[in-house]
Amino acid sequence: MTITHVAAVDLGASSGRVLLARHDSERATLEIEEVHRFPNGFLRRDGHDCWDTEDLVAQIEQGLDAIIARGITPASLGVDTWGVDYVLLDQEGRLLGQAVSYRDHRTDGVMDQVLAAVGREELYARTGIQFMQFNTIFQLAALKKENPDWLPRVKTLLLMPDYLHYRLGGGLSCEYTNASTTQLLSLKARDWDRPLLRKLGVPEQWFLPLSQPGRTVGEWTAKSGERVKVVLPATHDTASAVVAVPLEDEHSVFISSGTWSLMGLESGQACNDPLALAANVTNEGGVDGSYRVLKNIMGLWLVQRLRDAFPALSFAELAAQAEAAPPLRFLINPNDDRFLNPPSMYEQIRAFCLETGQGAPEGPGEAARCIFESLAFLYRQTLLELGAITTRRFKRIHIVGGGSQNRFLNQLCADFCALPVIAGPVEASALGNITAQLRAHGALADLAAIRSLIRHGFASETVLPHPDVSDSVERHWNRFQDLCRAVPV
Ligand code: LFR
Repeated sequence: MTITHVAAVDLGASSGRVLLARHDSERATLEIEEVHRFPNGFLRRDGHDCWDTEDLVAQIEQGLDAIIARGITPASLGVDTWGVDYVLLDQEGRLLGQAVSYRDHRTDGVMDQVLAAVGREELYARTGIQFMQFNTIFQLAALKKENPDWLPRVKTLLLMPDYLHYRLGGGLSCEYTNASTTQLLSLKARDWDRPLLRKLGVPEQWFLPLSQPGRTVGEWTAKSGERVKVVLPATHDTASAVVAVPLEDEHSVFISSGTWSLMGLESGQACNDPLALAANVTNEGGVDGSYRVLKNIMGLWLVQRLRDAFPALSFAELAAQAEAAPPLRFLINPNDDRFLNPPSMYEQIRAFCLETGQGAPEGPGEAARCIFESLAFLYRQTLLELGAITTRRFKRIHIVGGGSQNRFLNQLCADFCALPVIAGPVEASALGNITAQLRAHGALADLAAIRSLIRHGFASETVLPHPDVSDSVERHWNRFQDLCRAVPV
């Protein structure tokens, strides 16, 4: 038999999808189909922004049951989600508390307290993970303060995708690529940093042994009784997306573009020297012993939340209005913490521009243009930092994920970075999830085979930089850097 079906659940902060993939090893083709899509977002519970885990499980099962109802029983299923978020299970395996979202304000100010106790250099040397106030390490410090009485009641900590696997009948597991986002792993040992956990006063026994992608962790049972293996993909969505970037060589940079823009490169070596620390570059764990050397850039979250102020406009209409607005009038530092989860993104952007003496963008087009141009400048800054840290010379930028459909931003990226942009595949994280499962079934040999299949089977578009815009970009580049220096990235 040359046909293998697998199901992938790809959960993002704003939507989730269940996809069915059909691989034909004789013809070397892969077809994917979105079977079910559902909205995701947070709910206010116990004073916090939380994920609705019950709804997520129900939606996932609805999608999986729809596949079974077609008469197809996939060889396996696997879930990938965003990183850092977790749930706690009590002694009976029940949820203790809520699945609090990383954007919840409970971690405001907590990072500085933890760093004062552990030491910034020390923590970076041990973990190689960038400092972001929502990393699991800081969420746990916030939890300890708010619910100290829970500590003895907790048996296990499960990261989001591991919890969903567990709820789908997959047993208890902890997948490595996502665990690396917690900032609790030893960069060298690629395992829980137990001395660090002791220092933080977080019980070591909460943390399960790490599993690599490809492992079978259990079985899901459909309503109709069919059984489907649960096989771990790279459960961190960004790790899965990077699997699916058709990277050519070390001169390629990727941007995984969605709610976040994750910009970086794949490397066999971690970069956690003082230069990397100064740039706050991360070294998340990838497949096959690789590292994702990258930076989190606030990404299309800014536009998603801008739309709250202009609900009548679609994403495409907003991008069209941005394109029609005058260029390079307003700039922000997209990575300023004030944009993480403000009550109004539009007002927050206007406030930033006013405070930095630029006046304020009026209306959706000007505000959206400000976001896109600022993102493209931050891409340029990150490109320079990555080049300095790794001494690599970059020749092209791959943009993958849903955000790669944004032609305006792709063009700005090419123009501001003065490099060709190769846009696509759009479904990168789902494809990474799917191909990791296919590899576990022996249908694909290795990462090279995966990338070759994706390069040949999925559309991409090359966008070249406009030669005539470089002068005006250069003039505003210093202005952008000054804005970022005023508020550190
Ligand atoms: C992207 C992502 C990023 C991670 C952020 C928060 O969806 O997984 O890689 O830093 O979400 O978990």
